[in-house]
Amino acid sequence: MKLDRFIRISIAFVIALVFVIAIAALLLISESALNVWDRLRTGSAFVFYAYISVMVALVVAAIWLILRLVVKKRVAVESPSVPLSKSDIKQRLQHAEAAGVNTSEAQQELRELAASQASGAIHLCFFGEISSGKSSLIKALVPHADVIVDAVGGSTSGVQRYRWNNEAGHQILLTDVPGIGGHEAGLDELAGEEAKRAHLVLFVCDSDLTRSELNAVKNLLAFDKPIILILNKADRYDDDERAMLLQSLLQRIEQLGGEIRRDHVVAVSAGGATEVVARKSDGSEGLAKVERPADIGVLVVAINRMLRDDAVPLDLRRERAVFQIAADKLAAAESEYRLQRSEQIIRSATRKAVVGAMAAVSPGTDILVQGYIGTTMTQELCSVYGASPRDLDIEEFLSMGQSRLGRALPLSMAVAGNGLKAFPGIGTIAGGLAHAVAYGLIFDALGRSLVLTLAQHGELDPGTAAKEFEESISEHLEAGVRRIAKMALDEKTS
Ligand SMILES: Nc1nc2c(ncn2[C@@H]2O[C@H](COP(=O)(O)OP(=O)(O)OP(=O)(O)O)[C@@H](O)[C@H]2O)c(=O)[nH]1
Ligand SMILES: [Mg+2]
Repeated sequence: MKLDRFIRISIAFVIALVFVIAIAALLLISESALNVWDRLRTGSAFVFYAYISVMVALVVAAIWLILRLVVKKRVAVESPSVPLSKSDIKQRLQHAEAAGVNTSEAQQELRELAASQASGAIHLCFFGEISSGKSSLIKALVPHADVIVDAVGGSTSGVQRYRWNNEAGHQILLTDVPGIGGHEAGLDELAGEEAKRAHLVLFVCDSDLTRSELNAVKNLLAFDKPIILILNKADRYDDDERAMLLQSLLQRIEQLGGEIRRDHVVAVSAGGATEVVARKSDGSEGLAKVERPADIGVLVVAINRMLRDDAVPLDLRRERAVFQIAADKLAAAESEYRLQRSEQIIRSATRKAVVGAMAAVSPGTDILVQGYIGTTMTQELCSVYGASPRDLDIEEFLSMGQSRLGRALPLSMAVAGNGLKAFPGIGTIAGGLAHAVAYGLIFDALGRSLVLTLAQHGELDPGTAAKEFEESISEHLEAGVRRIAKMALDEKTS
């Protein structure tokens, strides 16, 4: 009780003292401020303005420094709805190329676009599920073309182009692509990409749209692709069924949020031939070909109308779509490059940690993690992902990582010991070697967690990155142990 009273008196004394000091300071500051103000007013105008400018500059510099320390930088997220322009994509390509990214695939897209634009041809792509009759429709439009048609799905396995001149004299290239939903790997992507490159997609189905067909249409609509929806094999349906199917197709597109004109949904028959078992005049049975008449008039009308009314917007929309394909390819190449570069950076940091630990130059993970190797690795990985963290963020991340090592270090030692046992001829494992592998494992795990968070968020958020490190450290340790044990042994023998 006595002590309590003593503390209260002491606090009261301190408060009184602080008040006295504050009042004295206030008096002093205001006196000197007023003094300075008086002198400035009576002095020359030059001194007055110079003094005010220096004061303003100091205040601005102080605010800037405080903001840099306290406010976190946010990475600007690009809005995907803004279409890319030619200069945007060229600038991105130049930038990426200078950074060492392999931009050849993206460049190839732009070269092919330029060649296609120079030729003036309009590209129409027949696209749809396997065996819906894409090749048959091309055969119906260009009867002399050597188009492969087969009842067995998967008959078209590559991209084929055929010339077709419509009555308006447009130069048209009809593209036949593999059907989607087949078994061969990679063909769906090949077909989908080719469809996106076309001016106009002729989406061929032969009944109501399946789930995968709906997905494919949705994808094309997201690319702002003009579509004519073709219900082929209309000969299999009577008039009522055909009308119902056409109505349903229209509704499905509307449900997807797309806009399609009624006359851009057409029912046709590609024609061709079917083989049927027929009884011959001698009573024996054999295969006979039955020709189906083609009925594609409405399709030709729909294509001609679209090319007549929308030729300029079609070209503009195709150009934008190809820019987007090029941008997507560039993004894929960039992420590939980032992964490779990060792999090199992590490997180099891990090796340095292993060597440092073996030479006992840097004993203890604290010096390793928070020291030069940890800082350099974090800075380099951030720069690969375009993040420019403040030094404070790097320090915070490393010290948070360090504080999460308490439980991980014994685990890392155990994993390292086990990993080393897998190599014959080591016998009793020297403690130093196991330590070196354990430190290497920690660096490897630290780098990989950082890459994961940087790839997801594009910036270094110390808390998120350290949490990722804590959550996934045991997985990373197990995954890297053989590689790092081998690295340590190689270092030791060399
Ligand atoms: N009844 C009927 N059958 C058709 C019609 N059009 C095509 N077919 C048949 O459908 C089958 C597939 O025709 P294809 O033209 O090879 O179909 P595809 O879409 O090119 O097939 P893939 O290239 O394998 O994706 C063949 O047996 C054709 O004879 C049509 O209008 N009516
Ligand atoms: Mg085909």
